[in-house]
Amino acid sequence: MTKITNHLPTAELQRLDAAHHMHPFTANGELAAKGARVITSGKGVWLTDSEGHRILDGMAGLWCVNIGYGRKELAEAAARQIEELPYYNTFFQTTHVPAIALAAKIAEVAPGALNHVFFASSGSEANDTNIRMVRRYWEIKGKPTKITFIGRKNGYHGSTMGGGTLGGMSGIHAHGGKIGGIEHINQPDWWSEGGDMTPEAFGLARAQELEAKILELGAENVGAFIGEAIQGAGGVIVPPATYWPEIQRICKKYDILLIVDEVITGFGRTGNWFGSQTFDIKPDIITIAKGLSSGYQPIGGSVVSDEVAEVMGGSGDFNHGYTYSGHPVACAVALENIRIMQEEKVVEHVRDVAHPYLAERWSKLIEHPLVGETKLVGLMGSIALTPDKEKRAPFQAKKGTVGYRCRERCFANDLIMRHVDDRMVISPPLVITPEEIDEFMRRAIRSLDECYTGLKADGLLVAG
Ligand code: PXG
Repeated sequence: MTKITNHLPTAELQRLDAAHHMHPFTANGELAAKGARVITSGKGVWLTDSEGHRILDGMAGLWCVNIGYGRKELAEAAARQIEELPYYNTFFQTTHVPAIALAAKIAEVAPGALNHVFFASSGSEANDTNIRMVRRYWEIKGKPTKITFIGRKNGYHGSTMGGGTLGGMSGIHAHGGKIGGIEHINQPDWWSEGGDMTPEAFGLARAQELEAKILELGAENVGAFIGEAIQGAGGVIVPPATYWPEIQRICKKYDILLIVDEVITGFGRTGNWFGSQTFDIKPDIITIAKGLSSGYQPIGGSVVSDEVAEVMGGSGDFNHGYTYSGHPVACAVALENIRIMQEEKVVEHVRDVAHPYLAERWSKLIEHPLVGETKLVGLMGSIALTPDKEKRAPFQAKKGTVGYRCRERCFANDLIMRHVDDRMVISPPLVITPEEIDEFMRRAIRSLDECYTGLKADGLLVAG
């Protein structure tokens, strides 16, 4: 059968890609030799590549295409807005309808007193805004020494200098260094680091590292703590139930602002509008991006409490902003995305249909010989691959070797499931149906089986 396409042949696309396109977080030399997979279209939870494969996207792009691919309404919203007003800024005492409407809509769906939005075009930019806003906030309040941030090792907050430093990924710090005034405590990853403690005791102990760090630095020098409700890029690490209440208590006690990075956990991912609701956290600021527009347009922001907004608004200009803060086309698309989520009850679908259906099947993976732990909150899940479940042992092979092999099997089975070291992570579009979950599980199990067989054949099922 002749394949009809509207693009160059795959090999030629790959050649041009290798010649001119530098991919993020990629060994571009190696990729050039192998050739990148070329994605050409998407519909619902399905992607199509340049070779005509239909791929089930278990990652919603990069944790963002929450309402699925191919929604015409979003294309039409963008086209309408481009015709009406493709750009205007929100500086110099000016505003426009899409930014007004979206800010009000975000205030409606965000919990508690989080009623004010400072727009950016990405999660990284929004977290950079947070650094500058928190420092300015404390300065206005007469506490200009409260400039230090505390984040977590293996946290992810973006890859600008600010976001990259707030995150605690040594690989990112190694490339380009860090900015000053940001410290890190250990992550609440019980599977890898919990030793003989119960998850509850471990969660408490890891939260209490925040108190120790504040006392070491002096509370008068600490401006904010930042953490993802659930670590995403770090491997979908779900903190023990004891963790967030203790973090909240400590922030309150020492008058430290609490920033919850909801770039992944926001907009329905955890079965509520925000992860802060799932974990009963009351942050002063949340970071949003990704699911805000379901990835159809680059947009993010910092959503801040009435108190923070009042302080920031009461003392002259805040000298910060981006050309595209509140970009009208991005705002119009995000607004349409939220309209669809509300009208089609997407968050309810996650909570009442997709999560329970997937949870029953995902948790059964614990019976697979490679799987030591399964986690699923809403539609954000992970499994830990291990050669020895009882000991929660890592593999002897270099960290990530087994995860990479598993991901390659997923690719071969037209399933996108990511690996973070030796954890497999999933974050499918929130609109996934039970039938699609069945197909997802069939492909996932086939990939795990093939991975297991390959590891056995290559003598890699050895604990390190
Ligand atoms: N915060 C969190 C919690 C994120 O997950 C960002 C901030 C930064 O957003 P931008 O829009 O600047 O990318 C993110 C982004 C991965 C991966 O490998 C995850 C992200 C980005 C790239 C790769 O899982 N998350």
